[in-house]
Amino acid sequence: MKVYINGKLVDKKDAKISVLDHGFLYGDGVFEGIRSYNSMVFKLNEHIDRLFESAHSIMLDVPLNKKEMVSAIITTLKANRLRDAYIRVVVSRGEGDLGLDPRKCRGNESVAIITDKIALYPKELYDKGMKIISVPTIRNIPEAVNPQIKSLNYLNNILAKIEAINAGYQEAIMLDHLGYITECTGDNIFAVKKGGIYTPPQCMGSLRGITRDTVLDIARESNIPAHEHVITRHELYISEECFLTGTAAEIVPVVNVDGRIIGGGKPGNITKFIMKEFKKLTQKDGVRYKI
Ligand code: PXG
Repeated sequence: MKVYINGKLVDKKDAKISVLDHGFLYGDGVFEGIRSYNSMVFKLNEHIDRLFESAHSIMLDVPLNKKEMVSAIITTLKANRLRDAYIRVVVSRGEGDLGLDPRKCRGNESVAIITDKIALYPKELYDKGMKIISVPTIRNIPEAVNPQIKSLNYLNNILAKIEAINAGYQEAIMLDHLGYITECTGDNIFAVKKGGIYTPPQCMGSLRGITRDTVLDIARESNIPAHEHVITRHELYISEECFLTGTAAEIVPVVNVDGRIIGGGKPGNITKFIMKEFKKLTQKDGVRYKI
């Protein structure tokens, strides 16, 4: 496996970053998780835009421009001969010293691109649906570190994931400081009620997911009413269907929330329709490359 680090493609065993890199010391950096299907990178420009927005917000200079970033990603995919891949792009503040001051890292910002085969949840989960649970750790409030920033510090989400796993569940629902639903640890969440789909507005403390936006587009084009609206736990419990969206997991039906059965315990028709339409899109849209 070849990994891109700061302009070079190196073997995985040589793909190393300094222990003084502020990405390692402080989680000071940003990342993206992207996928390619059938030699096409899905929503590549949207991911690159979000990466640069995250970097801009934390005042991190990305050492490549957007065009160079696209070309580095494609080069890495080609070097690994991957047609269907998971792509992780990491930009960190770079090597500094043992202090928070990011000025010490200036000029050392580092870019790593790791591509690999994708590890999906088992097919059974997509057929039968997932059980999820709300957990004590709340999502970062937007006035602290805004969840729109896809930063290298995922401790907030990792704590929630640990709490879900300890309770015997695979995924956690994270609430905000007022108790409203925000998202899961690496996925956005949707509820279906009376034929319409509902997801929390992005200002409520969730990441503006690219899969989420794609699902909203699919719904609008298919005349399924789509709403960005605050959701309480009660509203999720009485929803007819529920599903999660994310680049890694794609679209996962949810059939049980905090012990309440959703939609008779089976993935619903709107969820299945959206899964089908999403799959079609991934097979035909994207930035093409040749291996
Ligand atoms: N919320 C959070 C907190 C995320 O990290 C999503 C929602 C979904 O966004 P997209 O744009 O992917 O639809 C994410 C992204 C992982 C992993 O290893 C998860 C994500 C990204 C990269 C890796 O589980 N989730």
